[in-house]
Amino acid sequence: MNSRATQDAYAPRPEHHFTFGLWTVGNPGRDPFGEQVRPAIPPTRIVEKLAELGAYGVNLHDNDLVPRDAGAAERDRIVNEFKEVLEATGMRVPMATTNLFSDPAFRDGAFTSNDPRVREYAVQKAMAAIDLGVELGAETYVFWGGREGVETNAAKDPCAALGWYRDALNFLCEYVRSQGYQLKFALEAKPNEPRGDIFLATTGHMLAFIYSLDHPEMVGLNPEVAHEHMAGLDFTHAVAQALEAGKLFHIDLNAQKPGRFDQDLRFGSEDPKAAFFLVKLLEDAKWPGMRHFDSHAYRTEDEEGVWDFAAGSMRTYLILKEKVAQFNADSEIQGLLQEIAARGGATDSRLVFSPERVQELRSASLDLESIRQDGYAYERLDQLTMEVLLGVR
Ligand code: DIG
Ligand code: MN
Ligand code: MN
Repeated sequence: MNSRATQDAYAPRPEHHFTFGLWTVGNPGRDPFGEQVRPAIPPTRIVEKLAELGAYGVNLHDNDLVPRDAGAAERDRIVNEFKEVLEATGMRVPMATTNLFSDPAFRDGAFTSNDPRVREYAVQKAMAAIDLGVELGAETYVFWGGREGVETNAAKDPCAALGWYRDALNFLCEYVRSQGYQLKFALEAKPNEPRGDIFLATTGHMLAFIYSLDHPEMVGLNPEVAHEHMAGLDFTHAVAQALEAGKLFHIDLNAQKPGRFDQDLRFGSEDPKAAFFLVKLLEDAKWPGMRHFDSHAYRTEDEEGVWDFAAGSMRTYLILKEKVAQFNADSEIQGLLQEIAARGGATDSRLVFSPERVQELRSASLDLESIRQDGYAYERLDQLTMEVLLGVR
């Protein structure tokens, strides 16, 4: 285990709210071109090791813990054993989700399969997984529609598919309400992989879809770094839109090189500047949610490398959190930001309609010549930001 991570200022503690899915540190290294390279790590051992590293909790798909073919007695035995290790370590289960993508039955989708029997199976499976998540204490329930898509648009009318998607989520919202569960749904977007194209491809698509549901107040977002980057988008802007809408219910942190398959790399390992601005957004907003790492160790790694990956994920977040504090305390940076905020002098920066404001705007004589000449000093500002990140300020 990475012993350094337990000694210094960047040692993670439960109050930092770091969580990992069982499937992340439990990833056995299988990929489309190679078999697994690591033995499976039992869920109980994952909980113990993550607790040792300073994590707050673990998340899970139903079948990360309970095999799909387990009977009721076996299911209860496994869940009770898991509860015991949670109790012993103090680890929590803030989020749960359903595996609606591994079973061959889901090869044409789960909620949006052309086969109504599959759509029923998906809702049946999701209800049982919701029950499990609530039993373990989850307060957020993620839906990632990994198979909700097509390779050819000849297969189905996308409008019909969206209707089926909406029916399933509306049904499951009603199920949660009927059970009296205190559970919020968080929708996770991805543009492609494993399907050729996945419906509701980005966080913005998902946000629009939420407002078409019967109970939009129960449903928010779980943006993932790699998924917005796969779409060529700025992840901080996606998270800001979710945050500003009051819909940032969860977040999946990792790293991704542009233009590649979903790499789910260690947080901050590919894009430290982008990761810095994401951490700045979350920390400046004092967002209380779980910092969940949906990522995994390189296929090259053994189990020790897996724990290096987990420790590094949390450590990088805390290093960037310190860089944010440094940026916010840097007098030259803050001076530049204050100058930008002061542009226009006493001009009222909020545009609020009133007949008086219409007259003010109509009669305003703007000094267009100087407006056209004024620069914004963003080069200086970004250079100072880079120097904070590069450790020379
Ligand atoms: C993949 O990014 C998805 C699945 O791992 C899971 O359903 C969800 C939860 O974070 N992310
Ligand atoms: Mn991913
Ligand atoms: Mn994810």
